[in-house]
Amino acid sequence: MEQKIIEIANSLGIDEIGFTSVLNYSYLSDLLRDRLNKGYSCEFEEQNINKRIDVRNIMPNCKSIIAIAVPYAEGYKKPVVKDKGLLSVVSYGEDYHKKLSSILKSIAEEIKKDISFEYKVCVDTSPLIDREICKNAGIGNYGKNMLLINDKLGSFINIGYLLTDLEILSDGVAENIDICGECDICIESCPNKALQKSGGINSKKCVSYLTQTKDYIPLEYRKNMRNQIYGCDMCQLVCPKNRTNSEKSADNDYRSLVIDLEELMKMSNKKFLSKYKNMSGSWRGKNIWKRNALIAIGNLKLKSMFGLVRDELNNESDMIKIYAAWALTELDRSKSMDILHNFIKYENDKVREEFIKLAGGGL
Ligand code: B12
Repeated sequence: MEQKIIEIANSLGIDEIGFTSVLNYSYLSDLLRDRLNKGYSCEFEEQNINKRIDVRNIMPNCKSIIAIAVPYAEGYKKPVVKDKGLLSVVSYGEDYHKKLSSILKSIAEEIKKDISFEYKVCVDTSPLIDREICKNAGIGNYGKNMLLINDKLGSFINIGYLLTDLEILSDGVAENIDICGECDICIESCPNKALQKSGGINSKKCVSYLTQTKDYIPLEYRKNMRNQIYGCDMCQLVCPKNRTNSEKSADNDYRSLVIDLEELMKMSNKKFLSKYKNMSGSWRGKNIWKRNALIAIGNLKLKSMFGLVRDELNNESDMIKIYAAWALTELDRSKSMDILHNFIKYENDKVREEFIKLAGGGL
């Protein structure tokens, strides 16, 4: 049956496919608890550990899992841009959740032509730990950047799997293999030092997280967000394991990942949806991109946008006002102090507090 499934996947253009019958992940409980205790987890992952550690919580009759990996950054070189924003390359093209789900569904429907079975598609959508499941299915091993790295494709891979009630036997839990040796380049290059030398990642410092959260972004993390509008690729771009992948020539046109900041600042919600809704990076909506654009304008010191940013102090969203104020202080500190002084009397306590913080005391 495994051979038949591999042939079906290959016929659909999928070369990296594997199987695991490991359903219980309670061996990760201590790691997950430790992460919670240290405050390293974030709102994008299930906080209830019990829901994460058994596949049968999602599909009670699950017996085995079919996992796949699909490369997404072939031929990608990060563009050098001085006055634009950037999306992470994982956001290129059609939303990978949709793309992989549809491939997995096609694989399942093909298998069903021969065998009747039940399945559930998971691509970044379940509380389960995708990487560990795919690691057990032989898709790859962890790098120090915490990514699952495939021998042939590197780490720029989307991963997903089918929970099934098929009887496919596999080896047990795959042991962790050290594939990085002495190399620490990702840890050293991580902008906010989110990757830990002892292993693990403090999500709250990861630039990818910061570009997605709706929570307040501490002042000291903003500079290192540079001009990222969604996600961060740093720990993968520097990784030697990705060299083969990035040297391949490709027809991909990655220009859609470069964002015109002025256009984004002025964009209506309707235009935003029509332009970006099929990209995975747009899932948090326009205002989060706009906040990140304000941070990018401040970091890139785009003084010509001072007026545009100042107008955002009239925005109805407190969040936008707060980041516009920050960007103004980065563009022209003394001019911005006069402006914040004029605006502060009309603001609520939350915004006032932020303006005062930016002024370093009284305004
Ligand atoms: C929450 C989340 C985030 C958070 C937290 C990331 C994190 N590392 O935990 C944020 C927003 C920061 C994030 C960022 C990114 N994410 Co994300 N994310 C998730 C999500 C939803 C849950 C992750 C999770 O459960 N973390 C908890 C830890 C315990 O699980 P884990 O990260 O898989 O950890 C394993 C190993 O890394 C290692 N490990 C973890 N901690 C420690 C500590 C020690 C001491 C040791 C030795 C090992 C170790 O063992 C763990 C257990 O097997 C998954 C989808 C899913 N349901 O799994 C996607 C997922 C992990 N993300 C993915 C991607 C693509 C990204 C980004 C590259 C996006 C981008 N370009 O900006 C970055 C990469 C950041 C990074 N270096 O990890 C892919 C990863 C694909 C791959 N090749 O590995 C996933 C699997 C989604 C998918 N199905 O494609 N993400």
